[in-house]
Amino acid sequence: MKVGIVGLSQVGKTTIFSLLTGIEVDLFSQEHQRGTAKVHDKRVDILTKMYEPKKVTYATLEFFDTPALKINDKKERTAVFNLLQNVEAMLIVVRAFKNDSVPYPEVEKPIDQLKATLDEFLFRDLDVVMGRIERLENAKRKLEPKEEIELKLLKRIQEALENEQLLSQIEISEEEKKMLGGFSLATLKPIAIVVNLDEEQFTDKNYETKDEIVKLCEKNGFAYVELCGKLEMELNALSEEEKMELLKDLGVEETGIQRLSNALYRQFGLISFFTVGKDEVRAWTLRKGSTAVDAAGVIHTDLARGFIKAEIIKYEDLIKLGSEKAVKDAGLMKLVGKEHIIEDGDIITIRFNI
Ligand SMILES: Nc1nc2c(ncn2[C@@H]2O[C@H](COP(=O)(O)OP(=O)(O)OP(=O)(O)O)[C@@H](O)[C@H]2O)c(=O)[nH]1
Ligand SMILES: [Mg+2]
Repeated sequence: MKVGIVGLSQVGKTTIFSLLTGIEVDLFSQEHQRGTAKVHDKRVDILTKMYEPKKVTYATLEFFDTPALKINDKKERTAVFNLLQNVEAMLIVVRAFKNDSVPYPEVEKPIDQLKATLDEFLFRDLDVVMGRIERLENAKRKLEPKEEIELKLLKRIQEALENEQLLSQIEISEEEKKMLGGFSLATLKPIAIVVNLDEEQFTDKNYETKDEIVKLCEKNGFAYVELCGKLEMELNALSEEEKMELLKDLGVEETGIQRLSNALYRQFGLISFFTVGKDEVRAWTLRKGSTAVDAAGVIHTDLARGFIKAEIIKYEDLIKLGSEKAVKDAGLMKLVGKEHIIEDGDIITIRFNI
């Protein structure tokens, strides 16, 4: 899954990108990068202990860093969103941390930053939709029936956007979504919010306008995560052991970045299945509702092409009973066909023939 990181200026976008992906970035450079982030999963760690494989591979998310959005600036807006044509989800960064040596964004209160950023999303979609409406209306020919339907849909969407409604919040059928697919509409994508705190706010679990932000996230179904960028940078510099130690002192189990990648995974409707063995323990990503043959295709197109059956055991059963053999002896291994729906935590072996 490809995720765009967006927000106003100097909120910590590049810092969070760098923490997620482990890519060191020069904060002053104007280059905007993409990178891959590991999705931390304790189950992978436990499977690794069990199988002692040569190689361990976590599921990943791909992130795109972007330049700052400026309030009501069409040129910047176009530049930022054009970088994000192919992303499937959005991560909005909001700054709560106080630090006078880092210039503040155009609006300071976190809730105002979030609203201003969402306005840019709405404006972007309006730019795109109105551009297309204009082209259809000015076509010097009779529109095809399909285009007439599209025009009607676009006008309905324009009205919603003008009423400040995110497109993810209005009724749009699957067929209509297909029609809109090429426009990469920003407010149609799943959105997650991360609030970047300073240490004091992190300890207090509070910051200015938090209630309003949380309410807005609930209303719109946004995932919501708080983290302290500075603390994360410090954690990042530690060894695995020192990190665990400090996390324990802080009374948390995971780093903010781990919490963030997990929250995104859930918010974006993703699940993990596993393949295990002495060579490799690996987590793979699927969209919720995918089938056994989809899972085979994620591993390798040949496995989908030559698919015969999939053997599935549940992660929980494996942990409870201690070995694959014990799970099989207990009659808990399932042999399933192409259309079987895969669930989070399924451990899969594909039987295939090509
Ligand atoms: N105190 C503090 N400083 C931070 C934190 N996160 C980022 N910074 C600093 O804030 C400045 C801006 O951070 P960036 O990550 O470059 O922010 P950005 O949103 O990418 O900035 P632009 O791309 O210029 O809009 C840098 O000097 C960071 O070191 C934080 O959690 N606490
Ligand atoms: Mg930046």
